[in-house]
Amino acid sequence: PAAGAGPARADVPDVPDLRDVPAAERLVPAPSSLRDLPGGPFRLDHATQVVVPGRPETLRVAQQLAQQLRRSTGLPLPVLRTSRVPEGALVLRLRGAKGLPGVEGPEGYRLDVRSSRVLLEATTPAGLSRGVQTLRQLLPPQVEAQERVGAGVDWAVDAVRVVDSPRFMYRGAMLDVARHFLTVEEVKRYVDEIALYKMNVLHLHLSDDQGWRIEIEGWPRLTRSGGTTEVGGTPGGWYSQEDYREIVRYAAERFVTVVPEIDTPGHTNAALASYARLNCDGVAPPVYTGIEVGFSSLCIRKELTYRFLDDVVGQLAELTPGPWIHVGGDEALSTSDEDYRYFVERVDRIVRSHGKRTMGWAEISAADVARGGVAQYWNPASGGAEGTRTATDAVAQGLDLVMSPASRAYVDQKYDPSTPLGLAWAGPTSVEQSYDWDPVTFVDGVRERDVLGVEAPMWTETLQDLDQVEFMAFPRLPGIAEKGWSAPGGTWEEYRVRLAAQSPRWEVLGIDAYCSPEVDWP
Ligand code: TNX
Repeated sequence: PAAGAGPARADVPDVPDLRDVPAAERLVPAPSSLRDLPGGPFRLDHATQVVVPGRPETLRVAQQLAQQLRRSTGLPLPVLRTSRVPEGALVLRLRGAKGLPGVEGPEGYRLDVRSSRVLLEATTPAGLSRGVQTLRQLLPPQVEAQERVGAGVDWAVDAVRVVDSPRFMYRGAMLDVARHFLTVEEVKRYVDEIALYKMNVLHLHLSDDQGWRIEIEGWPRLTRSGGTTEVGGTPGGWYSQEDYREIVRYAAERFVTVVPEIDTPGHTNAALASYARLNCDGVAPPVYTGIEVGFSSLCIRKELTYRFLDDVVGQLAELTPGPWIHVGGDEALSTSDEDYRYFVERVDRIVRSHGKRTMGWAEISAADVARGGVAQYWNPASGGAEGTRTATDAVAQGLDLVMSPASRAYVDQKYDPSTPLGLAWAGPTSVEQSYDWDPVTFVDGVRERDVLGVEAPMWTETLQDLDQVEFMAFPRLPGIAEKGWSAPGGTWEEYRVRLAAQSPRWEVLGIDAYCSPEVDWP
């Protein structure tokens, strides 16, 4: 083994190095353009330096990249700030938009790999960070290892030029930490996983009937009592404001924006059980650990309800740098239509009074929500029950859309009837079905400019820890990420080849993906 930081560890799984897989078949999401360049590959070796000319904002991205590469390769890979670029370097550089034709928006990048050097350029550090994910996928999957991989891996990147920009600005993944609690460490790991596929939003479903997961000053029983239950009666858990800040900080380092959700006015049993005075009759209901929906409601005509929400939203707004606060609004089956509209309009004002934009499930379009608000479409276009709100209602309201059609984007649904985990009310949803749709044409009457992006919600009624979450997310989540990033028109036949090449990477990362028979895994 080469010299480096101690002996190579043996517990990195033995996976194919994908040396023979062409660059174009290794990338998810598909880039806007990729072409092969003449000449041999670039190789990481003992002399390779990571170079950041000029601007210091790029330094952090370079350090993150170098750190990951060092862990697995054992190479020194020093990070240098210099405008003199040495031969053989891996260069990260910020440019003005004019210098990067074809690169659009703050997250676009250009990656130019030649045997003599790698040049990654973008107009923002976020763009560089997205480009780093492409570079990762062009390296052998062993690069993902958390410890040094034994000798014999050729750390080569084929000579290519990638010019790439996202289709949508919102590419999210939701974690329901209310039905089953996930620890800060588990949430961070999921952030890493979604960032690998260039997703940029982590939506945290922080409250529901079964649990309340975020500390709110002045309302200690929300967590001390409401935080201690979850589906099935196991102990649950909650995040202190410090924990939440840590998640936000970790996500921001990966250019992922956190969207906190407090689900209202339904899905509120945990709050109602924690504070008798929040209930219309002043009596706290028992805690709930089942999986029914639609039975709880905040007390709409009580002023305390809005003082409570002002505290919750105000503190979340303070803790959250991103522009959105998600107020739920789904399945409020125990709230009258009139009360629902009154409630949503008041909550929308509360959110805006704290300088944020209101986001809610598509039902909120029944109310008059101010411009700048976002409706998250989830119920199938074919309708469902009377009063079902669809994406077109939301657009008519002047709201922007995030598309999460349950039959496609809900990664909590079973893959097929025999899947041991997950729900099936909107599925089962095969990997092909989760990929084979378009966010703009899925609902008639929606136009490209109405759509902010896509999101893959992970409900956790049946999922007890991150290992089970990963089994449902992989292999479907990368396909939803591609819906958000890549140009329309990708076909399943072509995608399944690229998806297959991801599995050795998951194995090295310790992700126990579902081994779908729809894909020819390497
Ligand atoms: C419906 S989708 C819900 C959630 C459940 C999910 C299970 C939506 C906005 N509400 O309360 O967890 O189905 O798939």
